[in-house]
Amino acid sequence: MVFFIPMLYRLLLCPLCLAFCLTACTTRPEQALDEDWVKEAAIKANAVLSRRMISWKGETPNFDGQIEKGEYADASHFMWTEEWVEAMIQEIASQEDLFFEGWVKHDGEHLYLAFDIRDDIFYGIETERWVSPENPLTHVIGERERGYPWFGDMIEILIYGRLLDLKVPIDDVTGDGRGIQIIYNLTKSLEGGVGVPGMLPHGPNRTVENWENNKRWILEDIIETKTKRYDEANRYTVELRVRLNGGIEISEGVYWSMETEDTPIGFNLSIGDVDTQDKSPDNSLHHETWWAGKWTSDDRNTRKKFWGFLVMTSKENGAGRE
Ligand SMILES: [Ca+2]
Ligand SMILES: [Ca+2]
Repeated sequence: MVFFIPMLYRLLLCPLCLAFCLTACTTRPEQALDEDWVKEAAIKANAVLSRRMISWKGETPNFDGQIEKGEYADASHFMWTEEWVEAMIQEIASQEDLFFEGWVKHDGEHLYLAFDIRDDIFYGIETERWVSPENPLTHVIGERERGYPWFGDMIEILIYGRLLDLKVPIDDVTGDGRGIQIIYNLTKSLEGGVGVPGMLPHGPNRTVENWENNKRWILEDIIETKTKRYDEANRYTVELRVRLNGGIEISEGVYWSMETEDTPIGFNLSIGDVDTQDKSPDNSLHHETWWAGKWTSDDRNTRKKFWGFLVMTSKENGAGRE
């Protein structure tokens, strides 16, 4: 009888374990968005469930600014479509005017984003570095209350790692797990100054806390970028990575890792385009197109940010492999 009990346990438990494992192993990451409490949190946080991407576990890319064949074959792909929301008056007229595609994945240490951007005129490279007469200090770098870091050909990245934890709308970001909004610019950066591509703290008129957190992310390499320009082809490529540990905070002081279950986080992207001054009659950007929308003109007071979802998963993208 003593021998039969363990055997009986094994007979009973192993099929249960197998069934559990099969369920866990075959759960698709986007199913994390189907739960009722996630849907309720999305409404509370101004997040759009229909805008979603999966950050699969993939191979570590060669972080050099170039996008080589197959380098992102195991990533999720995105591209500009008419679903992106244009915040400027000028509509995108053609693929020559502005077009882009991109990829997202992680390797267990960093979240990687790669962009391939077609832009017919590189601001500050093929044009004068013209600025709005209202702000001649547009290109001041490293001062919180002056300078427009977003002015130029740029990418704006928003991450709200604690969306499901806090379940509140974000208006003014704090630059940490409660809400990151940070700028990549093709022709200026905090670390390289005017003329060197890279990251800049968002501004002006953001809080001291946000400024310091953005600066810390850049100086401590929590966020890093590499750029490759193809002037003849009117094209540039950018690889951007965010360190998971210290970057993707899902509850206070807790960062997403390979041991964490599938976790939807708030995510949004904007691609900005400045060309010659005649293409910006209002002296602002020529284009600013958003993946998950932007606060609307009738919400200028609260400026609640819109979010889509990026589902962080330790699973690999079987479908994307070559
Ligand atoms: Ca590369
Ligand atoms: Ca441009």
